[in-house]
Amino acid sequence: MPIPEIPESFNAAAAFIDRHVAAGRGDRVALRWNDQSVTYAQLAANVNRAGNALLRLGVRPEERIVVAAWDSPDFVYSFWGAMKIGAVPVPINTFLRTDEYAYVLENSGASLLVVSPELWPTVVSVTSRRLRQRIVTGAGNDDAPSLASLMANESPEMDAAPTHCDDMALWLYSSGSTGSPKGVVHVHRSLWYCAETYAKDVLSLGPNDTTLSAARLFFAYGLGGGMTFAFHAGATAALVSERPTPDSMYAAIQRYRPTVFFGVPTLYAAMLQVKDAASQHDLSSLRVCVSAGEALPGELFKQWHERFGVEILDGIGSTEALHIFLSNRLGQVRPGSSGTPVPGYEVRVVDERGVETQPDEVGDLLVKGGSVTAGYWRRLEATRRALQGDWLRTGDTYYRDAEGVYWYCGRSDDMLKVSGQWVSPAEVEGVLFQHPAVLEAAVVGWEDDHALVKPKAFVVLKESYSPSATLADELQSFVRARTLPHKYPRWIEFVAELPKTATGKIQRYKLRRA
Ligand code: 3UK
Repeated sequence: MPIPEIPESFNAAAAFIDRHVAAGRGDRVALRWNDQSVTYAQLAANVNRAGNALLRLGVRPEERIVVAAWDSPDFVYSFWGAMKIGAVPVPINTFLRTDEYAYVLENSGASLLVVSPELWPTVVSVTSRRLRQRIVTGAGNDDAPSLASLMANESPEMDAAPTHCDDMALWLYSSGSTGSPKGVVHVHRSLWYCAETYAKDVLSLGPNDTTLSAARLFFAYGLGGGMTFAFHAGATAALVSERPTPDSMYAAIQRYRPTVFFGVPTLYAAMLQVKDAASQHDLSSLRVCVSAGEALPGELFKQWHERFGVEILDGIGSTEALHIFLSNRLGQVRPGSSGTPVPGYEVRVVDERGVETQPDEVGDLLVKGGSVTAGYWRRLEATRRALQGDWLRTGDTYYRDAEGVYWYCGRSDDMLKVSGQWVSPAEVEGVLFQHPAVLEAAVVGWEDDHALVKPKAFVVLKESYSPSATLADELQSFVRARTLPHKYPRWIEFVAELPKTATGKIQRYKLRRA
């Protein structure tokens, strides 16, 4: 195993940030954001100011701090400031509804919320059992101070809390097919482990790299690709607050000249749709692109490589494993596959009895490695199901071919990955049911023209309604108004009835396109 020993006394903030200053690299640029360049020395000072501000607010070790903020330096300072004092940052999706924020604040027992001013109206009414204080990034308002105003009075010096390498460092919330999102607990050593394995061995990240991630920092994928990998290597992380669209990403690549870009398949497909992109935009800085979140169709790999001359490395990771554990390698890509295990991880494909399958035989994918979660907060049964000894059940079905390359076959639950983000068919069906015309609905994954999976709804109407394009549009708008944008059904097919088992369970698999 290429993994160095991690000392028992280990604080990730000190290892990822202060280490560079101590080694004389304080003048190198750690962060770029709009017109700002932040050196490692400035980063360390600002993290200390943020940590000192949190201490002054009475934050204690192990207390959770929910960070609902757009990618920005303030996100970075509050995240590492919290970790450095031994508290636990909980970065959370910035597109949630009020009740979803309320759930996360209550479930995590967070004492503090750091929130972007744009999200203030959504969270202003939220209360929870332990929440004591809200802080806004950017400018403050009448009800909440800004992080900058709190940091302004603080010392740029601070000792890291003497955390144990197995102490909680951060949580990330992950949604499942049913029930509420689960708080995935990660310890200090896990962050280090991912950087020492995937970032070092697969991406060969070094101090001269600049990273840019379309996946936001509140996703495990974006947290590594957009920030922690760069800091581990003493490299530069370029942050973009705007929504990742083809235009904003082309512009950011031209502006920050990243060497490594982290995207999701849907984005690569959309970027390829931009006419004359190769002549209009300079992508020559890129030495490697990464794709994760859902499988990258082989065709997209080929088109991108042809157009821009750079390879996209598809790799599978998960919130529970923290980052990528199976990946393609530069110069050895098998388009359409997830590649081979990242050194430091072992994977197995097993049948329902837990016996390893033969090559080309489909089974459940398990993974083992030093960054696997300590468990789900307050979800003991779900933890027991996911973690079996050293092994984590990913919930994915895979096969390994005779050459040892791994190929994704689908989820073992009904969950879909759309634009790299979860969609629970049950949730979308539940929203459709709320519409007065809908008697029954079943949502399945359906491949679009790029072989990317999107939700499709099969709908049985009540007797007084008849199918029409207008009604289909209306149902789509109805869902869009009530869930996150990536979840609405891109196609609606009206049917007379849904296939069911003898016990009345909808057989979604029968609706899927073969
Ligand atoms: C699916 C993939 C096929 C798969 C993630 C990189 O996506 C991440 O984490 P999540 O917890 O979802 C995990 C699930 O997503 N998946 C992810 N990548 C691929 N399926 N090919 C892929 N390349 O179902 C997996 O179980 O949201 C990705 C790094 C960190 C991450 N957290």
